[in-house]
Amino acid sequence: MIKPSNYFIRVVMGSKNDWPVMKNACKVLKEFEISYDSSIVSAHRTPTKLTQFAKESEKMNCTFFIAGAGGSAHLPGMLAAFSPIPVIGVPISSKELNGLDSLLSIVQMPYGIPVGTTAIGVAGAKNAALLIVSILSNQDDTLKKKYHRFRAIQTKKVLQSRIK
Ligand code: RP5
Repeated sequence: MIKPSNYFIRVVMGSKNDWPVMKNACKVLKEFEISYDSSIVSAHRTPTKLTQFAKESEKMNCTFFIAGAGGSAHLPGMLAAFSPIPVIGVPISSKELNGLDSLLSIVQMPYGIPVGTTAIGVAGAKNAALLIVSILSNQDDTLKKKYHRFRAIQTKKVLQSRIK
């Protein structure tokens, strides 16, 4: 966890091998001074921990989950099944199918239990955090200013970039 704020995001992943991707979501949350923690919870290897984690997160007033998983990637969907906290799923690239399996698994939630899904990999992990920033910005002027500044800097960089 970093600084206290009005929000608390739980970044969760199915394996420690997902961390090189998922740490990028944490970096963005830190940049925007949003409190978070990070955990490894596997839907298929630690199913009991998953149910406890989902329930405990409600008590902790968790605002969003960012859940990264690879392969059959049921972690985001199962978290959404066990708690009403909004879940953004990040498909992690798999060796065999390059993350297409993870993407399709996370994105194809049947009606009734929604999971937002980002792009596969690092861009998706960063965008999961940015998406949360943009949603929370709607009701938080301080965050809105930071988000506008982030986008303005990004735009400026692109406009100033030159091909040698
Ligand atoms: C999923 O299975 C994890 O999210 C990971 O991406 C994938 C493979 O896990 P490891 O075998 O690398 O631990 O649960």
